[in-house]
Amino acid sequence: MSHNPFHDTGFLLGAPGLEHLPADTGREVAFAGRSNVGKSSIINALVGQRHLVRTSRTPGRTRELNFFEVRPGLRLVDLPGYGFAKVSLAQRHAWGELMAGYLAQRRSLVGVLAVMDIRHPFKDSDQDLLNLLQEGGFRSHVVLNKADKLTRGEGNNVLRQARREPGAAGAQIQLFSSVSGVGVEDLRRVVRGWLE
Ligand SMILES: Nc1nc2c(ncn2[C@@H]2O[C@H](COP(=O)(O)OP(=O)(O)OP(=O)(O)O)[C@@H](O)[C@H]2O)c(=O)[nH]1
Ligand SMILES: [Mg+2]
Repeated sequence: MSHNPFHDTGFLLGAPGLEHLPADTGREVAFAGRSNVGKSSIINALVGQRHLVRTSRTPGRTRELNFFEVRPGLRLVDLPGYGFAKVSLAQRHAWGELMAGYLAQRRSLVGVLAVMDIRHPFKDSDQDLLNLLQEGGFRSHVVLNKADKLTRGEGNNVLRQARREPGAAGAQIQLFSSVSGVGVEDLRRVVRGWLE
């Protein structure tokens, strides 16, 4: 069994707004993506704890920026999902402000995982996120989640197409499944490299 460097990760705090963020020291890696693509499930798979982060069938589960501490000074951040149709315009606006503010001010943020559902990747809202990350000069890595929903051949086809997406230029892209465990070791390597 390989050693999982994220095993001791624990919940730090949930921040409803920018004034509630933990101290901006050390390093952190954030998970962003549309609602319901599996951001929270991916963090659970990454750390190897089933119930560290609350997941839900209902989109819009994660409303705050949730911070998890891998070790003192090293954090994972579960960001609220975007692109959820039932959210009001005002809420969508608030989300945009929160995200833009977080990305603009957060000095300890070293990279962002752009999580997508492999069955519906690269929606306009995903392109918006990738553009924001590119403009901000952040390292990004695209995670095509729920790969268990496709055959291996279908999954590899989506991966090939994804590599030709202009919005993904420069970003690495991988398949993932928090159900089957596909891609967990690859993702651990990426996140560990960023936090080092
Ligand atoms: N089949 C399959 N289902 C998954 C996978 N990952 C997550 N899910 C399911 O997708 C749903 C949403 O998962 P969450 O992890 O809560 O998604 P989220 O992106 O955190 O959602 P928000 O917090 O609403 O933004 C849940 O029903 C999960 O069980 C996966 O790899 N495969
Ligand atoms: Mg969530």
